[in-house]
Amino acid sequence: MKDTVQIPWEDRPTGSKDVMWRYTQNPIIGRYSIPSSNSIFNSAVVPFGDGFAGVFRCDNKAVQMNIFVGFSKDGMKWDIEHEPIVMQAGNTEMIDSDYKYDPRVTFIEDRYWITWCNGYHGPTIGIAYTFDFKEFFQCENAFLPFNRNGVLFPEKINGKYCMLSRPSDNGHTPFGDIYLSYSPDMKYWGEHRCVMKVSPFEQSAWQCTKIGAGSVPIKTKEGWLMFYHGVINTCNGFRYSMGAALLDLEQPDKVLFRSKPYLLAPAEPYELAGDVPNVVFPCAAVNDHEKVTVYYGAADTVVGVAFGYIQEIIDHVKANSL
Ligand code: BMA
Repeated sequence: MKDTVQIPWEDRPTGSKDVMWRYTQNPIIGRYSIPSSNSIFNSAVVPFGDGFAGVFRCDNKAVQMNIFVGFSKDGMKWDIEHEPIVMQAGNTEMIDSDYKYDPRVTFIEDRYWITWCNGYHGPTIGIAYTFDFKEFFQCENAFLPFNRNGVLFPEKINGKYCMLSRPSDNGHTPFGDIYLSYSPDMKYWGEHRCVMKVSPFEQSAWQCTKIGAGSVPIKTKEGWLMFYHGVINTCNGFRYSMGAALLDLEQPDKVLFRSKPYLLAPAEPYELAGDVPNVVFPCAAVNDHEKVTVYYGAADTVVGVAFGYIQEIIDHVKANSL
């Protein structure tokens, strides 16, 4: 993978003091961008070749959830394939998959790893790898059901693969904290540690019901920078917002700092209205060591992007930590 990438970017609007700001042309992917889709959201993007590749959650008009490959030169305009990813057996026999949603993509050493919420007697974390975004090899599920929001670190830590996840229930889980697990081989997972829990209501209510890892953590000299979602249960249902956490580089179950005020919360029409209103759900971030572009699902219907400067985000999280 290339070291420095030309990431999609738009400068902070004049007069804005926001730490992170939205692209003025959001949403970048509309709900009907492929013929079969009802909605395209909660999707993952990585630098690939001379542009970008992505794995997109496209729910079809029967509202079956599946993941689709896409390619882009600039990270903004996407060609998404019209047929879902077909998996071959990876490090085991083919694992059942009743549905696939909320993918994340991580480049580690020599290949791209995809994690997603895999329907196996309920939601759990599916894993696959690809070298070229043409052939995909499905591996063992990471965990027993029920689990969601599996996010791999982009390198081995202390010699092992490392994954964040969020144990859940079989429905619209009313709880949820972020855990971390290690694996020597991407097949057997253990050494499970609690990373961070929901916040007390009176301290930071936007993240008091459940939280879940969002983007692949970005390595900085001050720690792993990870965007996550936080949820509050309101009289009109869940509201999903985005914050960031800084995790210790060698011991990533240790939270150094974590957003008290959110960085992005539903406010624009495409975040407030859609199949599920009031959702900002980050699943990917691309960066050039200075700037970062976050891809997020909006209202479970479309994809948006938001921008920020890495150092400013770190400084903000440190100065306003829970
Ligand atoms: C979660 C997942 C996400 C979705 C969110 C809001 O439980 O199903 O895919 O974006 O709810 O509906």
